[in-house]
Amino acid sequence: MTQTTTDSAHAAKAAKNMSVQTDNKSATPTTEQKLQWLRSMQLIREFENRTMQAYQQAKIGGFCHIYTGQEACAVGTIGAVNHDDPVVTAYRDHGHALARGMTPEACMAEMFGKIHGCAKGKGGSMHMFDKPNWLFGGHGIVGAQTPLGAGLAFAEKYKLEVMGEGKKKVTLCYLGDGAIDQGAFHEALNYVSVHDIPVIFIIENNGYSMGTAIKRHTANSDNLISRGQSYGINSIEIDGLDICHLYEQFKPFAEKCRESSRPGFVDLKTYRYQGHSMSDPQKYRTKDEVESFKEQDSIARLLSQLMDSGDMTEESWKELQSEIKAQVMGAMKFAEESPAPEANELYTDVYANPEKNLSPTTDFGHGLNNPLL
Ligand SMILES: Cc1ncc(C[n+]2csc(CCOP(=O)(O)OP(=O)(O)O)c2C)c(N)n1
Ligand SMILES: [Mg+2]
Repeated sequence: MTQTTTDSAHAAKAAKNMSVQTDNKSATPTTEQKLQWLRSMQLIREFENRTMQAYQQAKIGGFCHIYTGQEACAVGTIGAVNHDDPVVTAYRDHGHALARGMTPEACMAEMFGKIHGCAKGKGGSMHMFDKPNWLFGGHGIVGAQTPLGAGLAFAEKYKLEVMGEGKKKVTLCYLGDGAIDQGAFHEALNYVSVHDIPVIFIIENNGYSMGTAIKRHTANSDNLISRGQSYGINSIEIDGLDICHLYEQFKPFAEKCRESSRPGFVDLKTYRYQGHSMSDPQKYRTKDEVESFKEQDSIARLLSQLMDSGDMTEESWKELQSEIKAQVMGAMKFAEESPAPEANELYTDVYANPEKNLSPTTDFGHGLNNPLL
C-alpha cells in the first residue's frame, strides 16, 4: 500500500508524539528521555483504552489487537535508535505506530476506516503504515514481516555500500513468540547472517500465540536465543517490562549491529493484559496470572522511579494524564469527523505503478484511469 496525502500533515505533528530518538550515545537514559517515555507509554495505554471502547461501539471493525502491557517494548527499543532506522512489525501495531511518531489522529482514523487514516482507512488496525516515520507496517500474516525486515535492511545496506548514498542503519523487525516457528523466519535468519544484514529481530515474547502457551507451541521455549545463536547471530534476552533496563541493554546491542553490519536476535520478555484480539474469552490463562504481571507494570515502575528521584510529583502525573486523555479524545473526534474514502479509492494503492517498458501504455497513472485495471 502506498502513502497518503496526509503524510506531510502527520509527519509535521509527529515530533510531539515521538518517543525520544535523541543523539544520546550513552546507554544510561536521561531524565528527559524517561519523562518522554512515560508520556509515550501512557499515550499508548490511553489510546488502547479508547480503541477498545470504539470497537465495542462498532466504530472499528475487523481484527483488532490491543498492545496494553507491552508498551515498554515499542517505546524502549524505538527510543534507542534513530528516527530514520526502518521499523516493521506484525498486526499488534498501534503501539509501534505511536512510538514511531504517527499522530493518534492518523492512527485512530485508520481504524475507523476513514480517509485521513495513515493508509486512507483501507488498512485498518493491523496495517499501520507511515513512510515519513519509517514505519513499514503492520502485517497480518504471522511471520510475513520477517523477510520484509531483512529486505528493508538489505536495501539500506545496498544504498550505502553499492550506490554510495545514505548512512549506516539498523532495521528493527518485531515479531511475536508465535512467529518464531514460521519457516519464513528461519529463512530470513539464515539470509541475514550469511549476508551480514543489520536487522534486529525483536521477539515480543508475551508467552502466548493466540490461546496457546509458548511451552505448547515451540521447542526449547525457555531458551529462544539458541534459535538466533544457531545461525551465528548475536542474541540476548531482555526484560521487556522495565524500560530503563531494556534501553540500557538494547541501545549498545543495536549500535553494535549497526556498526558491524550484523543481525541481532532479542528475546524481549513481556505480557499482554488483554486477550489475543477483541474477541477472546481468555480461557487459557488465570486471572491471578494476569494480575501478577500487572503488579510489574512498566508504566507504574517508571513512574515510581521518577517520583523517587523527584522528577515527577502526584500533581504533575495527574496533569500529564489529563493532557493525554484530552489528546486521545481529540483523536477520537478527528476520526469520527474524517470522511469515508470515496469509492474510487478501491482502485488506488493496490498495485505499484507499472514499470516503464513493462506497461502497454505510456501513462503510468493509477486508479480508475489505469487501463491495466
Ligand atoms: C501464517 C498465519 N498462520 C496463522 C495465523 C492466525 N494467527 C493470527 S495471530 C496468531 C498468533 C500469533 O502469536 P504471536 O506471534 O505470539 O503474536 P501475539 O499475538 O502474541 O502478539 C495466529 C496463529 C496468521 N495470521 N497467519
Ligand atoms: Mg505472543
